[in-house]
Amino acid sequence: MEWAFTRPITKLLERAETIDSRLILAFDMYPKNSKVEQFIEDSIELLEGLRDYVVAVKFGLPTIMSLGITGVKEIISSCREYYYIADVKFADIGYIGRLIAEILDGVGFDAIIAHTIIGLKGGLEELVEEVKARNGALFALCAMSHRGAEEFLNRHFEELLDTALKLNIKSFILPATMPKYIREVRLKCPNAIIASPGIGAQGAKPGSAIESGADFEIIGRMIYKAKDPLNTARKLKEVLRWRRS
Ligand code: BMP
Repeated sequence: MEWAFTRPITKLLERAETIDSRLILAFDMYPKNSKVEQFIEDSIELLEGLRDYVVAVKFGLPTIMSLGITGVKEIISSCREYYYIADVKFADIGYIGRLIAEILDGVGFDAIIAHTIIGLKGGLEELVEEVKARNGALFALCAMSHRGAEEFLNRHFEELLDTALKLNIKSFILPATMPKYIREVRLKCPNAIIASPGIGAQGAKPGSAIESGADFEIIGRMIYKAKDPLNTARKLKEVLRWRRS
């Protein structure tokens, strides 16, 4: 098997610098009305068209589950220039974490998103060890963007953040819809890499997460549901430039 967690997170930053963008695409589409092969072809065409605007592609479960790892691998290997994040929102025991990391590595992913709430011992510790051994990155979830996240998860934000920092995790997914969390992580951990979803369809304004201290904005529906996704991404890049003037 070809190991592909071979491109550390610096690759994400290098690509951001090269194409001068802070835009990450949330790819959650799936072949609802088309054949899988056609869907894969269309996805490759879309990613080829977005290459000057989008730094990284975050594949979500709707896509991963419906295409299977073979289909996702086909897309990734056809558009290798992107940085790829597997959004499986991992929350399981360490043994399973190691297996998932191995599988995602084989697909060509560079990073995985995991819930910090599983805790260190026999959970996150093992996953992080496995991902690091493969030169990959882990984005920790310590707060989420939907309103219900405030009922349980986000109430433990401080503890979750401390847990992640104990493992030296420096990359986070934090909600653009609740920028106080972005500001707090930026203050506590100036070198953190912060990617924020919640823009567009969930209500936050493009550019707002960056203003609060995020490095990247993760945007899905606003792009792939647009009449002209390429033009929408081009316009988004204008407010999400890597180099600040
Ligand atoms: P959209 O721009 O279409 O709302 O997509 C947001 C993406 O970010 C989805 O893939 C979702 O799973 C993810 N996400 C989120 O919306 N909120 C979070 O707190 C964490 C996420 O990963």
